[in-house]
Amino acid sequence: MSKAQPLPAGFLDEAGLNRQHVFDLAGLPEAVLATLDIQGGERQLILLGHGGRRLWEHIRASGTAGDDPIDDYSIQTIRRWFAQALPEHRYRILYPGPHLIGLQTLGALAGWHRPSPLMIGVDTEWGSWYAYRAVVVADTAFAPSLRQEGSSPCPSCIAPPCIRSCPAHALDDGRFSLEACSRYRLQPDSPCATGCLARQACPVGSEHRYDEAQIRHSYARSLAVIRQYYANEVQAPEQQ
Ligand code: B12
Ligand code: SF4
Ligand code: SF4
Repeated sequence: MSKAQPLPAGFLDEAGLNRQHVFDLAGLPEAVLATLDIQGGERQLILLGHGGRRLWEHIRASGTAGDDPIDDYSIQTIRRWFAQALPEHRYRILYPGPHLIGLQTLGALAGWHRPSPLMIGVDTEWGSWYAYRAVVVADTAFAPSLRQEGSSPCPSCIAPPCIRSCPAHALDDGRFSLEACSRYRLQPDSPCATGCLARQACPVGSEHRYDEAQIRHSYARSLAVIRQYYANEVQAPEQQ
């Protein structure tokens, strides 16, 4: 029997989807499988992420526009990758998609996710400057990736700059208060409307920090979700 080949990742690396992890579906916990709606013939889950600035540079260069250029570009890139490198394989892109998949749980299984006071993962290489871009299931038989070993930089961080820099004290006690953060971000002229002072204060991986346009884009999106959430909360009694 021939040895399983590693994922051919050069195209993805170059395109900015520079974090990849291959799971055999058979090795995933039941609770995770239950969220995936696996169909016959599918054998592997390929988790794709980006670290640092390259993805955004490619998005700008490709001219991808619209409300969600990151998701659109990621989907286009995966389609091109399968068409060029893996034309004999069948695949489905589950994320981006309509169903909630616990990306940080998958990230923890891959060894990418290290918890931090910010609630977003922070690792020793990329700091907080990485995210999950796609979950693909396919009939492939690549060599499963080894879990990335490493540890969280947070437990050894002295007087954590992230906690000290948050004007809303949303990270005090080492627990992130989404409520405190959200209400502060919604204030008129909030310095956190389109960026997070605490995240930017973290020294780990700061050389990978996104450029201002990417930060503004991502935080404007999360602020829109928060605004919608609080608008519904205020309207709720009238709707009853
Ligand atoms: C809903 C959501 C939000 C909501 C939070 C509401 C809430 N109470 O959960 C809002 C819109 C506020 C939000 C904001 C942000 N988010 Co968000 N968010 C998500 C989303 C879509 C689902 C989280 C969830 O409910 N999971 C459900 C369970 C089943 O998933 P899980 O992995 O098993 O569980 C973990 C998470 O839920 C996490 N968690 C729980 N509560 C919160 C709250 C926040 C704010 C975050 C970030 C995580 C988090 O802890 C669980 C254990 O690890 C995930 C993507 C995804 N599909 O997972 C992104 C995700 C967690 N977000 C992410 C990011 C980057 C952000 C922002 C920084 C985006 C931005 N640039 O503005 C901000 C940070 C917060 C802030 N200061 O505004 C990244 C984190 C990447 C990483 N390195 O870990 C994710 C994984 C998206 C991605 N594509 O990579 N987010
Ligand atoms: S500043 Fe320190 S505690 Fe905060 S996220 Fe960075 S490494 Fe972790
Ligand atoms: S966005 Fe602002 S309020 Fe929220 S955690 Fe970051 S620094 Fe604190």
